[in-house]
Amino acid sequence: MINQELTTEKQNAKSNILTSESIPHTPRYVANWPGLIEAYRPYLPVTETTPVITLQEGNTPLIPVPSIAAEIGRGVQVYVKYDGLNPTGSFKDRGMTMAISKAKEEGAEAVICASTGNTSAAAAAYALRAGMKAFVLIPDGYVALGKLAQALVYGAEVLAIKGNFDQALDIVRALAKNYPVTLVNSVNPYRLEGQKTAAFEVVDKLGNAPDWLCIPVGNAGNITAYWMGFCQYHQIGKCDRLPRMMGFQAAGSAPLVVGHPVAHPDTLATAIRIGNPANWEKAISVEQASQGSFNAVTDEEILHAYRLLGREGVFCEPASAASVAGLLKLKEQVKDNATIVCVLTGNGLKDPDSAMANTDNHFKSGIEPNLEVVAHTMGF
Ligand code: AN7
Repeated sequence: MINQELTTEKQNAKSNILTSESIPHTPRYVANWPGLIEAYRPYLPVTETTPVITLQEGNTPLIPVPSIAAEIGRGVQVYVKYDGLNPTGSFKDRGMTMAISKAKEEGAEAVICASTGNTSAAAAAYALRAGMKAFVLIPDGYVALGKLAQALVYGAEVLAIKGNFDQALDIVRALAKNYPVTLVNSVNPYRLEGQKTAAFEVVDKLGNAPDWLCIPVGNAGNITAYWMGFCQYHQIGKCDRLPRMMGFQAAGSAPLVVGHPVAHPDTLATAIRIGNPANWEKAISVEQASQGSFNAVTDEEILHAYRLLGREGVFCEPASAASVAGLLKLKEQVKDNATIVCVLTGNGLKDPDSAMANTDNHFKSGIEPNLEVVAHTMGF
């Protein structure tokens, strides 16, 4: 019975993806990506009547980062899963295409979330596209400018509270219980269903699961979702092993490392400035099942990794660099010839203030618009 279901699943998967033959002279990877719900439909809780709200999210690159691999040596290969290339610039789009499609299917007219920024941008974009109202609660003064700009441009109702993310999450949970608004934080199970597709993509590209999956952790939704994806693919034989799930939190905001909620989380990586993760129990289960671990990285370590990635041509936001910072911190524990994937959850363009404040490269200003002066300044 199970085998039969899987065969049908495979057939469905095939029929849902256009093939390169159907579009002559168009490279498969340019022409065919329909968004992750269509691409992975057999693995997701959608039916023919689910309205698919998509911005063609997913299918993000898995980029080798040789200079980071070289810091470890011993034949280790390191890739970054650059999820900052999603339509609103973060992995949240994976969860939001599912959460908003299901909310629409269920007849919701408004959605709500608490957010350190990226969730609000994604919720706003997908909800408005679905014809729903989006309310977002953010911690006043602790959301990167680009994310705030996105939520406004996508037309959300943005409410900045004089408090932190954890307080905002408590409020939106209560609001969703008492008022006709659907909660789209990662406590919404459809969010994790969508986000697990990132693990599918990693396995689809590598041909197997990596040895380690390094990932920044805030509410621990994404680490849970990746694990779900790897396990599901493992069950149907798409990979023959499972990765160790290595979660990294910012040192000033590391409840899963210290073992209790942090009342006043503090880090320049504002995306993961979260003191009481909504998916705490799930995170512990993932750690145990995968023989992984949670570790803290300091803001300095995060910024070091952030700059290293910049020199590889990869611009992520500070929170995302925690995955690479963590890998470098634990490099002695990496086995020879291991394959490692670090998840880069958000795009660097979201947080230009952090970029400008933390680059050791400076631009030269006040230069006369004169050929010789410019050439001279260039060192010729
Ligand atoms: C760039 O947007 O919680 O461990 O409200 O934006 O699944 O929470 C963002 C989280 C990592 C942590 N990297 O993911 C929000 C929010 C980036 C993020 C995380 C977030 P989870």
